[in-house]
Amino acid sequence: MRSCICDEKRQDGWNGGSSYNVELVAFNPGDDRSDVDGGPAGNVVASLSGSDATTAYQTRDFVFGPDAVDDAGELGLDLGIRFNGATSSANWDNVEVSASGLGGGGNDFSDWSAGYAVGGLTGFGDDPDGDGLGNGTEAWFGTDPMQKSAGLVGVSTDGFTSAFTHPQNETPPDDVSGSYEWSTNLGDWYVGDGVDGPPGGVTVTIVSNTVGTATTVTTSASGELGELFLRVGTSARW
Ligand SMILES: [Ca+2]
Ligand SMILES: [Ca+2]
Repeated sequence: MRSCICDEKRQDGWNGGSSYNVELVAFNPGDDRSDVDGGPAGNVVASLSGSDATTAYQTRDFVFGPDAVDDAGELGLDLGIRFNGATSSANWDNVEVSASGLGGGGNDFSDWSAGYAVGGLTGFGDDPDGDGLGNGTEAWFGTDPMQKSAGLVGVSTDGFTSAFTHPQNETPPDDVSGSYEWSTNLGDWYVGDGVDGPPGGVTVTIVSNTVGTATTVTTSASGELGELFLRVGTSARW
């Protein structure tokens, strides 16, 4: 996520109440950054508009998505703040631009994806090797998104207790998490907390135990189940 927070005020109070734009701008090398009328330099990454008449400092909070920067090839370029409006000037204070999830040395999903030649299939749900495991699951498992992976192995059950094992990334991406759900009909899915389940029916408790690069998942049902389906889900936090 990229964001820009700054405090801004009209310097002179002229034209109070007239409309204006506050723009976060990425400048190309050699751009004329002086005050110009018409056709100002740079690519506008994000903007806010307003028309307040106050001359007191106002906090402006930009949030701009990765596409706004990445698609324009602006990463690494200088960022600037620009005020456009019918007033002579504005003052700025406490400008803070922050970014996370940019890749390059961190441990998030984009860093993991960058480690494989998956071409354009970098999406969380993309499955470039066609093994049925989306990239998000491959990242959480620590498996290769370019080679078919086994997924769940060692499945066993006695009607009440079931178990399976899946690969586990010892250092999964910071923004990827996994979870388990159970079902008796492949239509209604429940969390394995020993409470969730069909009304008046059985419940299932799911416990996982990770040792090294493998996680063994054990499920215990409160009653005998004719059929039990289990699934591993991964979700992204960004
Ligand atoms: Ca896959
Ligand atoms: Ca794979």
